[in-house]
Amino acid sequence: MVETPADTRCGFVALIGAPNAGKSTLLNALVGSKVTIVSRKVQTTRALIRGIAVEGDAQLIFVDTPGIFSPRRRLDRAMVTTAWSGAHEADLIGVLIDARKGLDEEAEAILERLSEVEQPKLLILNKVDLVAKETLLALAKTANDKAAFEATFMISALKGDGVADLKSWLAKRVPPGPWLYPADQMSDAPLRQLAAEITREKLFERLHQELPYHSTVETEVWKELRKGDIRIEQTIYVERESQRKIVLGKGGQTIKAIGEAARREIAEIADAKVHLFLFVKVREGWGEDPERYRAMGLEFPKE
Ligand SMILES: Nc1nc2c(ncn2[C@@H]2O[C@H](COP(=O)(O)OP(=O)(O)OP(=O)(O)O)[C@@H](O)[C@H]2O)c(=O)[nH]1
Ligand SMILES: [Mg+2]
Repeated sequence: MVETPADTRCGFVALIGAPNAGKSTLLNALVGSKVTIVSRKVQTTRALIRGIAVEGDAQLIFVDTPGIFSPRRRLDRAMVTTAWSGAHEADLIGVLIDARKGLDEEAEAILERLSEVEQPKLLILNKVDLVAKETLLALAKTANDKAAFEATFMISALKGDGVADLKSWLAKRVPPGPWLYPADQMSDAPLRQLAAEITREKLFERLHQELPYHSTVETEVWKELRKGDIRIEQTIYVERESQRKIVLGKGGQTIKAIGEAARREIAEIADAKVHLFLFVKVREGWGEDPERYRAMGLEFPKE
């Protein structure tokens, strides 16, 4: 059993919202460490990622979810279904809205479906650093008219404004109960999975247009060497030879830059010297392959 203070609280808080609302940025800010990847592009997060934080007597287990949008591809459907399942399994639901975008079609669609979810919900207006105060107040009012929220927070996940207030409110609000993880644990995902995500983040940063959406990364080998170094082998799956060429880049320059950026960050997190080997494989229709979904931690939708 985990050693915890008396009268503890513990709860799951799912963060849901449209793609790019800042869910992953907020989760990292709440945990105080990078446990989930972030990018400027939409649809970065693909599966449920848990980040764990302790605040006073409470342990908060935050669940990062894929952005919710109108899905088309099988992978998109799997991501959106997963996001809603994350919400249904949580004790509390934080609904993020990009305050700069306001109540666009995507945000409206999410607010409409919230009535199907029983759990208490809070409204989190994010990216307040980009928006005037009056706009925020009007947005808070409109959103509260459309769905039942217990509380409204206005934050900047990126700059950290309002994040501490949100965290202490959540700590008081989660139900009494024993902690589920050791006090110092920040993630429940194995490092090899985070390492694959970090490489995927570098793909999102460096590849343009649709290519990141046609690729996925898996860690195949994670081996501790004698000196304490770690040897990691990862496969980047793409769908076509032409995509493989782009990922490799001229004279292998793109893959080298991706590998270097990923290696540096993985080494920092693993606190060890890392030797990272990346392989790019063409796997036509990996988006239709149940095995790839299992590796990502997603259910394979039947259609
Ligand atoms: N200016 C500003 N940018 C932010 C803020 N929060 C997040 N961002 C940026 O918004 C972009 C998307 O952030 P993510 O955290 O990846 O968003 P997400 O909701 O997890 O996106 P998906 O995983 O695609 O659903 C990134 O470029 C972030 O740096 C904020 O408070 N202010
Ligand atoms: Mg995300």
